[in-house]
Amino acid sequence: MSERHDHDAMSRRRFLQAAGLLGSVGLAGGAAALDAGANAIRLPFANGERDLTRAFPQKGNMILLRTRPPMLETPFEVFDQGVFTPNDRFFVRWHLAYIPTQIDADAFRLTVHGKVGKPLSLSLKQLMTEFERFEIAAVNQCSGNSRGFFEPRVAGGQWANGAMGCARWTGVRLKDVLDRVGVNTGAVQVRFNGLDSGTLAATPDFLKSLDIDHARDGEVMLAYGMNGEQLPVLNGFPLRLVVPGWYSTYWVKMLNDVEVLDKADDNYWMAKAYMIPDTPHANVAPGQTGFKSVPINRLVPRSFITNLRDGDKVLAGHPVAIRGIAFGGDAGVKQVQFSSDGGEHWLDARLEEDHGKYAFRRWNAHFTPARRGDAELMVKAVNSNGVEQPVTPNWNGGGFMRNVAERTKLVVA
Ligand SMILES: Nc1nc2c(c(=O)[nH]1)N[C@H]1C(S)=C(S)[C@@H](COP(=O)(O)O)O[C@H]1N2
Ligand SMILES: [Mo]
Repeated sequence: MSERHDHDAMSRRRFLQAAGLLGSVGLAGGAAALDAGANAIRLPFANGERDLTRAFPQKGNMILLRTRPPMLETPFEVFDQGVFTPNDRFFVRWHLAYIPTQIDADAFRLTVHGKVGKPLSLSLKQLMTEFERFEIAAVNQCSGNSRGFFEPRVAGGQWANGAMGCARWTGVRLKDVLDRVGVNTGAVQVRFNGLDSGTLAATPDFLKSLDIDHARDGEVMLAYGMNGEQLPVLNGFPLRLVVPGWYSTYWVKMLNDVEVLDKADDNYWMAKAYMIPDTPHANVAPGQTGFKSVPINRLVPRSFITNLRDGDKVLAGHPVAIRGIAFGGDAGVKQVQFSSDGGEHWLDARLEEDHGKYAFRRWNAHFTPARRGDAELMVKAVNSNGVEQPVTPNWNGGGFMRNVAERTKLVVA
């Protein structure tokens, strides 16, 4: 028996065991979560006061945006600690108020049906044992990450930059599962549904769809593992869709239903919500009308300084070490550029280990401030398709796809 095989069998046991244990863990209720606001934080925009909370199951200290359905942001210092965002600090976002508090991992089934030869209902154990195991490192970023920085302000979750995270996802390729049920000719899209629902019958269920070729690209996957552990309940236990290089609105959590469609999905969450202007950088002028809209799709490159904040003090004549993270979006990071003079001159930062094209990539640089006063640092990433972060912010009414080159203002003493 090969080492690889042993390893797989062992991890399978670990996942199943853990899944069994978790069957009885519930979600914290609203009051408990609200009580926990012992300390607070101010995000860098108007009305940015937030409570920090440790009241949610399997989660450490998180920024509380909303209790029910939960919206929890990752405190930014977590991104300075490494490429992979720990599961207990990974951001959380749910749309609908009813999320199952108990999931029996043994009874759980994934149903695959619709325009297929042979509909199937698969247990977690079948997914883990009957399909080839697949693993990929990928950034999960909310479409509205950084929405709080939009000017003029727009409605929606007022996130700072922490509605993103990078994890190693373990599971099976969606393609392999679709091949097993046999997709009929004429299939157009595949629709994904999770166990959550609204409290009112009129609330549209959270459904997302991908084009059939995308669903079968061999990268889109059904994940039961996250950073070597089971998924936290709030991140979709026991199974979620992972769509590398695409915004996380498609990464359906607690996924229990996959339906092959013979026409484009026109449900609310595909046809009305998460629409972006079909313009460069999804950018329009406030008040502009008459542009075409399309469903949000691929991630765009971003980069951040993680070891310095606005207002930090440094000394003139002394070298300052700068480090951060970048991601290329739907392609790898080709280059990270760094400016210490507000964008007049740019230098290449040093890129650190490559964990795959969809992952965060650490970078570092240094500069020596020449004189006292203010210094404005900027950073921008270029991906391997040549797509570069803009130096002026985009704007759209949904508050989607912010990826302007970030600025950090230092005080040089
Ligand atoms: N079932 C279900 N899946 C979902 C959602 C949801 O509301 N329900 N929200 C989506 C959105 S918009 C985001 S940003 C991500 C958040 O993933 P996370 O909570 O694991 O960080 O989940 C996606 N998958
Ligand atoms: Mo999102």
